[in-house]
Amino acid sequence: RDLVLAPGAMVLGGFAADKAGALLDAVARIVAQAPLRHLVTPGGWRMSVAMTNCGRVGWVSDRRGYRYDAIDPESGQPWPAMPPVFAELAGAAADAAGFAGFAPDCCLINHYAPGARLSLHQDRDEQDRTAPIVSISLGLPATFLWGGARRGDRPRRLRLAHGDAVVWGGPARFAFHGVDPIPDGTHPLTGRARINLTFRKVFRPA
Ligand code: MD5
Ligand code: FE
Repeated sequence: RDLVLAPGAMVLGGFAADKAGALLDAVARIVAQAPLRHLVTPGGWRMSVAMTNCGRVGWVSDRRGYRYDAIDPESGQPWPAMPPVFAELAGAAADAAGFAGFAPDCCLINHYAPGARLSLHQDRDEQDRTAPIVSISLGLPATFLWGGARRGDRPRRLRLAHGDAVVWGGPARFAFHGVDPIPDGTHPLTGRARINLTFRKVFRPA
């Protein structure tokens, strides 16, 4: 179930499945402090995916742009700390994909209700462009779109299921990608939702 998609991009099928309960318990504690919210893009669109963060910094968007902020603009407080189970799992997934020593300082939590989608984009707001990104899928399955270096490149489609981890590094780090609208369904652990944990190293090593 493991699959090298291209240099730097690796699916680890079911890698997080046995940790799903602990991960979702931690998500619930984070969401109690920093609720999921639908951010507005610089263009004025409200995102269909609901988001929150944990770690030293969190990814936010508003009419002024995208950025990482140490403070949750909703509460005026720092984001909840990254739970040890998050950091350990992300590090282990990166290791398994050949990126030793990955120490994320941010976890963006994406909540997809049925119908929610993420249009094609690149992740390029991070200072540390050498670190991979680790993504953990929980709950409802998704069709992931994986394009090339240019927005116009026809994307491949791959199904990501509960427990799957994907590591995106090296030449795969800046590929265009997105998520098709989530089909309706229910999952025993998440109900009518897909939850994606996106681990990033935002700051360069000191
Ligand atoms: C998701 N989230 O399923 C994805 C998982 C986001 C986002 O895209 O920005 O919140 S991360 C997928 C990813 C990250 C970095 C590079 C690539 C894919 N890639 O090269 O395809 O909610
Ligand atoms: Fe992304």
